[in-house]
Amino acid sequence: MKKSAHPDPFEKARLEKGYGEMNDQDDPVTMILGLKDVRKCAHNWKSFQSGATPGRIVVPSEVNIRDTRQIPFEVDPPAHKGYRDLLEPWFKRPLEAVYQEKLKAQISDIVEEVLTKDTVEVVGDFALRLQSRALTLLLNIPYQEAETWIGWGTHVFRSEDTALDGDKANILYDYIDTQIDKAIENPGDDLYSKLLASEINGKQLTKEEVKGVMILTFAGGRDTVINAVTNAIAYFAEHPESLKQLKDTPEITGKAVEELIRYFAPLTHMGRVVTEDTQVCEHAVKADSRISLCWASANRDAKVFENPNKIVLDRKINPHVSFGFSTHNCLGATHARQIMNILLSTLAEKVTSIDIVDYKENIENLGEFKRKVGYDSITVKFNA
Ligand code: EMZ
Repeated sequence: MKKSAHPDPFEKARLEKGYGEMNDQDDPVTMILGLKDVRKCAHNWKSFQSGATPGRIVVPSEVNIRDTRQIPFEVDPPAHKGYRDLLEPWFKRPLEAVYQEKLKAQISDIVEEVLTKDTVEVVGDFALRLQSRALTLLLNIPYQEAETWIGWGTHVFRSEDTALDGDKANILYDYIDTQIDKAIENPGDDLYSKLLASEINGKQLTKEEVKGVMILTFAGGRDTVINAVTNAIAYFAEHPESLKQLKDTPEITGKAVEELIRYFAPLTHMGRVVTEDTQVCEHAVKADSRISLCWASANRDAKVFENPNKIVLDRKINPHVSFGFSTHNCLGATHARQIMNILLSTLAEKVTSIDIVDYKENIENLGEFKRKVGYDSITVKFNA
């Protein structure tokens, strides 16, 4: 098995029963594994709600470390639509040429920089820095602010030995409170100011609502992007022919981004709370219990994807669910896709090979399943 491989731990359960089970802080989760079932449940927001107690749809549950509702992902229709309509144009800014040029300059700089180094620890010294700097564009705030976020490490709610670190979460909450107050005093062109000046159905957004959007923006696109970037580096290290393929046929870059994201599924699953006694995969689930939509498993469903465990860079039909599905599909997807797109073309342009020196996998414990989601650390050498 290659070091960069991400095996599918869900195959057997997916084929045999369509679901899996895991405990999580005494609030068990029935994991939905097949693509069709995942989509069906994701679409059915009435039976499987997102607007439960804040933090409960996340696995591991964050109910003990936060009270602020993340917006829009912990809000159900119809209220969800007002928020989504407000946010959508802002989160589509990565499609603009000026945005892409700035992102390209950032990514070029960091790739140039790692090429001068002997070895580089990709998670902390490449992916986290790249992600944080790119986030300054999404928030439309000065570049230097990234240094503060880099200091927080890869996950804002987790630390090295604690899956849920309340003290660490408070650093983010306090920071956002301060930034909101600054934006109230001194409004600018940043996302905080934009939200504070916005209305939904004639009502101005409250500070708590703005905070809810900002927490999601910081937390949701952090370890996910870091994993996608790091996993891509590991993959190209072991597949120089793929780097060459991108160099020779740059027109496949968009497809390659989708395929890598399908295969890596940087967010394993997302939960929902069941609102009425019902069934999933012919299995009874009770009102107020939890299910999860397992994007990682759905993306390997052989009923939909030919050779699901193989990375086919120019895969033609690729209805993966790495960015979720239906009402709550990922708001940050446009930004994430641009990051990956520019990263791939920059690597193809500037890097000929990458050597893995040392690595430690990040394995998630999901009851009966163990899943590799990325790396705790991976040291490589980039060669020009
Ligand atoms: C939540 C979640 C959103 C959660 C799309 O995912 O990402 C997780 O990393 C956070 O811990 O709070 O934002």
